[in-house]
Amino acid sequence: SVDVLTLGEAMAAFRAGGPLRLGGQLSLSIAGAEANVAIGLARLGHSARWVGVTGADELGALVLRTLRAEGVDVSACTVAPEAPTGLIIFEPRVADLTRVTYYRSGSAGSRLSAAEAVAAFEGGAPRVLHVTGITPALGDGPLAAVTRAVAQAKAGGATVCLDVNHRARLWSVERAAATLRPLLPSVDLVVASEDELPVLVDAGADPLTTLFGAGVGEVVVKRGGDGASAHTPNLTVDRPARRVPVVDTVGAGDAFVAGYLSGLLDGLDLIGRLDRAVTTGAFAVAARGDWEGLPTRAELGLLDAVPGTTIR
Ligand code: KDG
Repeated sequence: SVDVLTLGEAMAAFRAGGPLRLGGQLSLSIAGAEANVAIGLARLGHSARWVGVTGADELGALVLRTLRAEGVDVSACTVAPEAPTGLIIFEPRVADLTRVTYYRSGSAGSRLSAAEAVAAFEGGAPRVLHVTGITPALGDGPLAAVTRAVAQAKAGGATVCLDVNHRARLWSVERAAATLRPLLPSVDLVVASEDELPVLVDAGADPLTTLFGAGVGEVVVKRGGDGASAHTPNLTVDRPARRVPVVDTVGAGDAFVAGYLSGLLDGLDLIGRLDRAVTTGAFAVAARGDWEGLPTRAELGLLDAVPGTTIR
């Protein structure tokens, strides 16, 4: 069995150099929150399986080839012959603000179903199952896949991690709340940015009391450049963000999760997990692309080098 299992939609990703309406060059890669996390973990030496559906097209081949090249297990993925691989376009606008456009409705990735979730567990339960709020937003099949995977992971004794990853382009806070809150009794670790907490917690209620009361064991709250906090019922630790030149913040949350889960798999304590999370998050912010700049294990210490260091 693998260290980490994750499932979702991966898309072909175009990154523009400037405003789309001006035309110009796009670079082609892949994106998708769960795939980003799988790549981040594989770079750190953990075994990671990503499960999803791709189209029988060249962009689907790009998705699978990229994940394979990064050492991610794609053996449980399926191909939908009659639906295209989805597309996402990133358009940098001002400083660290990027506009995202999706071309993913009816995509192969949204054909994900409980059948893939069942196949994903072949070889036994993983140590960690990672799911995000993006997948259930894609339709009934993807929601069934997440529900099934969470139940199966729980039954197999895996640690279940949920990243809220609210995407307002895909669904409302109300629908996300109604869908994600019922999963909480089976979730061990919740990751959310501060502004996503209303998806899981009613206005006016205390987030930590509510989430621990629902059965969650660990809550990690991200505040972007202002750092992050990790909480268990009897311990809270805070970490500032690591200062790096901001090139592209898209994917930072996924990199953060990869670092956090890596720390968990390595048996690090709360502060050690959070340290690794802010470090991998910083690597993502400092490089163009969702996952391209993520560190290998040997590179984790690079941010401690004095500025201007050349590695020889
Ligand atoms: O977390 C980065 C993601 O936003 C990106 O890779 C695309 O998964 C994505 C989504 O659905 O927005």
